[in-house]
Amino acid sequence: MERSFLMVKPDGVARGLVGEVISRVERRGLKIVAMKMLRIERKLAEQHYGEHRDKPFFSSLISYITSGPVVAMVVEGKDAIKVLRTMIGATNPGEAAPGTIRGDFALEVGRNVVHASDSPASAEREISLFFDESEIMSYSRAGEEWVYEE
Ligand code: DAT
Ligand code: MG
Repeated sequence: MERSFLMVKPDGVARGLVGEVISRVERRGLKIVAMKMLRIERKLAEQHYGEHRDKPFFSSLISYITSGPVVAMVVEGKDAIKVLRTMIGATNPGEAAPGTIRGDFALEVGRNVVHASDSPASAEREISLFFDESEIMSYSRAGEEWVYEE
């Protein structure tokens, strides 16, 4: 099993899309093992998006992600990182396929509703930025035998 970091960004929370995002994750068979609502402080935002520090959109990205509460999650399941990236869709919602979260609910790259880790290294880094190991739960979901072959 693999873990990824998933976040509903301030626009997603403000637009009432938290339940929609969570329900897609749950219906897919993925397991939410940690979750919190928080207002991201500037320092955490700059760490989270550190790889984009030198990009022209960095300051607007930081303003956006710190502009209101977000819902941060750790999601576990088979190929969770790749599966969630496919479920959220292309970074620019204008290019995101219908059926993806961005392709169904967003139009602009600066208001793209969700974040999901793009690699195992990012997932590990992002999970540890937002969660203590003690906040990550271990439990079985009913019906797992119908999601996984064995
Ligand atoms: P993703 O969020 O799909 O992982 P990313 O890591 O390349 O995409 O970029 C992080 C965020 O930065 C992205 O969700 C929105 C913003 N962003 C990326 N490219 C951008 C661009 N060309 N112009 C404006 N904002 C951009
Ligand atoms: Mg990214």
